[in-house]
Amino acid sequence: MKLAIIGATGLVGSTLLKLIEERQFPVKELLLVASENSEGQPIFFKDRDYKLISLDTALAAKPTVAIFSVGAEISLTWAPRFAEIGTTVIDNSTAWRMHPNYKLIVPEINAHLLTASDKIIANPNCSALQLVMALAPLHRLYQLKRLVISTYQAVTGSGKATIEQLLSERKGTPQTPSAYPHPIDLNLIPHIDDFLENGYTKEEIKLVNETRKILNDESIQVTATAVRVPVLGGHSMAVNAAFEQDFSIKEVIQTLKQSPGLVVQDNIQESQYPMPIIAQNRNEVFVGRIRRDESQRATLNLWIVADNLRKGAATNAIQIAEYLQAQHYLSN
Ligand code: 2RA
Repeated sequence: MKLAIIGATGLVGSTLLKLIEERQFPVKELLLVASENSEGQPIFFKDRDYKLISLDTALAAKPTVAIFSVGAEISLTWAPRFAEIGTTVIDNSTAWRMHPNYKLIVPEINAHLLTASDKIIANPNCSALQLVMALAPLHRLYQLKRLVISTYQAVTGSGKATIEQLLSERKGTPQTPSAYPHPIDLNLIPHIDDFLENGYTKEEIKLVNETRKILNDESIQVTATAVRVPVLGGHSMAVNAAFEQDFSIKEVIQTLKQSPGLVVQDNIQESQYPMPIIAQNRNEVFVGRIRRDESQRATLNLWIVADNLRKGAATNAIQIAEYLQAQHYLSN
């Protein structure tokens, strides 16, 4: 296929390039798009130099698939232009995720909703993605009622400048101005994305809305706190999940072990549980610390970790493209 990566020099864009190589993704022509100031600059990939091109040039080349990893504003303007000429857009921004006419897809959960007429497909936010990966199989069995989530998110979730902030602080030479409103090394910042009038952040509300949309169940109650932590890669979350029906821990573990894309790491005798240093550079979602909440019935505690740039963004997007191709849903 002819594949365009919009935002090729960003963190998700670079991860997409790694995945194309690792998965031997069948690309006949690769169109790498970056901001106007980088147009014409070379980018080295698979033993050769590619030239970064503009959105206009990519559009004129009529790609089969365009994976957008840029801001929502660019996506709102450009995704429809690509869709109009038959390109299938897989979008990583917030632009289309909650729009009722567009699908929010995690292939292991709801790829079956896709058809050849879906020309703009939304990729979920990284934290919602790893959450639903672990919960969808349990929701099918026991029916989720309420989720209480605390998420501990790595600096790669907020871009190159915030990685620089962490690394420069760690070296003892903090840069000014800093990317976050506070130091991040040796600190935690309970603030991801903008605050809303109700006191929650947009990141926390994404967990509420996207979880319901992907699991196709508006009745699930969700409340979340999102915290930035001095970790380079891999978002973690502590989840308290209340179900309608009771479960056995044995069956929960068995179900999670059998679910594609999940790895259960839960051997407390050997101090084995998911951690960002294990999940980083892996495509799976890791689940552990699986235990009953003894304070109320039918309630489970879980600890979930995934590489936010991989399954949380690039891997999921590539899996959507792979699915569409296998179903012969792509044109151009
Ligand atoms: C973050 N989860 O890490 C967000 C990215 N959408 O900032």
